[in-house]
Amino acid sequence: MSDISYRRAPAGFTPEQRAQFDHDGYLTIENILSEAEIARYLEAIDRHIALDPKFAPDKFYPREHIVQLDPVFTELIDHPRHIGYVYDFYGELLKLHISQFFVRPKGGNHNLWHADGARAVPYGVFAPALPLQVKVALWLTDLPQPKMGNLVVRPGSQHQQYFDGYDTHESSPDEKIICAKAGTMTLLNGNIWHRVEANESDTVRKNFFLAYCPSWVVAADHLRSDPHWLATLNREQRIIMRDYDYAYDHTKPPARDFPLFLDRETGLDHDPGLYRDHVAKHRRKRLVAHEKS
Ligand SMILES: O=C(O)CCC(=O)C(=O)O
Repeated sequence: MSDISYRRAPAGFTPEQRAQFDHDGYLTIENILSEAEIARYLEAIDRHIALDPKFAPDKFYPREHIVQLDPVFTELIDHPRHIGYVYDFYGELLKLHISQFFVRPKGGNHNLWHADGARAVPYGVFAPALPLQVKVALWLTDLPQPKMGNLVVRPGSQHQQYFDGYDTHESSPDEKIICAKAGTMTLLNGNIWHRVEANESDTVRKNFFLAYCPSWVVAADHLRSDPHWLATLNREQRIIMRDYDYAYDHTKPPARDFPLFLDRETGLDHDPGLYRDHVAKHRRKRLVAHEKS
């Protein structure tokens, strides 16, 4: 019997939320962060930009692999307010793909229309139904109207591999400008076409992006993490970072990394009734959320 205390998977999509996410390619949940959490995250961002001589207040400032930068950001790796949603997609092979904070002042550089991930042969060619990347956006400043550096999406465009507006800033008749209040979380299918509005306001947009993927997709902002930092992580955080010496472990993680989470409903470390007893836990397929419904 193992003496490791495993955690049950935190809550993820309700059936209604999942239907909306699958239809629109994104889902917005308001008031997920408290005022105190927003203030704490902004304080940490401001502390780090003040330390960076490359920071310029009139320029877009992206910072990557932030989970390793500060304990306030480290907690985002497996935070129960969002990790259950991405576990619903990637289950026992969940991995953190990228962690970022963005600072978007008036006049800063802003992104052209694109979808995330591979361009020459997009993820959707291999995985037409499910995203190989899901992005969690946490909005830390109020963006009540357009022209505030808002994220702009084309709802339902996640299955479309060509779009005439690609690599332009042109607005599209079917676009939706996300006017989020601070404290809102937006979950995005990485295949959705999106761009960023110019910021013509005096509000400096600040937010986090955390993207997740299956363990066998290469991470976007690092190849390895600092071993001293990895040693400070809890078990689930360490697994989700997927820092392996042997490359094939990304595809077939070692036995010690199972279960990542116990089943949310049954509390079991396996799906019962599918294998004979001799099959080791780390060699068994585990069902992801939509396969159970
Ligand atoms: O900053 C944003 O709202 C979106 C950034 C973006 O397009 C990206 O990171 O792929």
